[in-house]
Amino acid sequence: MKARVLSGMQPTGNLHIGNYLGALKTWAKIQYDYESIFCIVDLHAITVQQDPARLRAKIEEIAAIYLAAGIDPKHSAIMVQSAVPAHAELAWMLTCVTPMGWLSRMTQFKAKSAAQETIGDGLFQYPVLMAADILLYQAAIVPVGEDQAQHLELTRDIAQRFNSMFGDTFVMPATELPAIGARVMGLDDPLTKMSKSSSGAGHAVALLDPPERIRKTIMRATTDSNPSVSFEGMGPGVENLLNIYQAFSGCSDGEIRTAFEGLRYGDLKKRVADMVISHLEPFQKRYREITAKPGYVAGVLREGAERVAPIANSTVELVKRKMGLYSADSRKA
Ligand code: AQP
Repeated sequence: MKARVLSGMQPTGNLHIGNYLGALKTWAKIQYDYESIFCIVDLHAITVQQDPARLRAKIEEIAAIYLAAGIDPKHSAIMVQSAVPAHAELAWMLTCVTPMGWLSRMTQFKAKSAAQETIGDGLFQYPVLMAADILLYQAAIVPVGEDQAQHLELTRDIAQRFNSMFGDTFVMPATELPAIGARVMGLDDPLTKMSKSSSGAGHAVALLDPPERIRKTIMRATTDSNPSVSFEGMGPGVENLLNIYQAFSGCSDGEIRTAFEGLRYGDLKKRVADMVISHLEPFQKRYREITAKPGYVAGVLREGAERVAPIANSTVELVKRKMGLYSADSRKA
């Protein structure tokens, strides 16, 4: 039996090239080496306030983006987290074995809660729900961007704690980060991570942005006070642009150095914009074809949830038995 891979994205905004280079591109590449499950994690999205109509629309949009990026629904299950209630059930059981001190160290909680007027308890519990998503399917590999690495470490800690309290139950999941593109920075501020929920016009290149907009965003990217690229010392904005180019092109470090050393920033940006547009144009064409088929995406999501629910339910039953809860076995006895 193949090992399982699982990952997901929140339907909190427009997916951007950071989400693609950090995670989605790896998913498409490795999916056939594993039994693959890719979620749209809507229960995570509601840890901060969402507009219900927009959230609903974003769920199918993101599923269509997965498909356009090459996730093959005949091989990989694509599903919505809230369509499989076992995610929330297991999250509660794991919440009860997770020390609060572990959660209060999470850097994403600190960053996200600082931007909220009222901090919901769900935002604090977010990493436990993420642990449940992964452990529910006994996933061996979780391909994510660097910002999620700390949550993955916590998932392993929770799994280990549960295993030592109740006996071997969970597979220990490994984090898979891409070599290049694990942390794409904001184009307006290269010291902050590119993020879907940042609203600035020059911040991100969204995967569905039209080519003129992509070019405009990249041409306005923050660089530094030098006129041209120098590998002897460069600011984070220039480094970010070179990383984006390298992640899309697959060029080696040596090829990047030869191609860009001494190039003026205006020309660097033009080449980055050309590279990004040349990758996103065929992707966007596939997206339009997928969304033109009425009911297709909804069908993929329905089928994905049906496929994974038995795996999820059997883990919940196992955990209930281990914890002494009233499981299907107890009801039969
Ligand atoms: N800037 C990034 N560079 C590389 N990878 C990234 N990821 C996110 N931002 C970058 C990876 O994309 C996947 C999906 O992320 P998510 O939906 O769980 O949300 P997030 O990690 O909190 O990312 P965002 O885009 O910043 O969303 P919001 O603004 O809603 O919080 C993950 O694998 C993530 O590592």
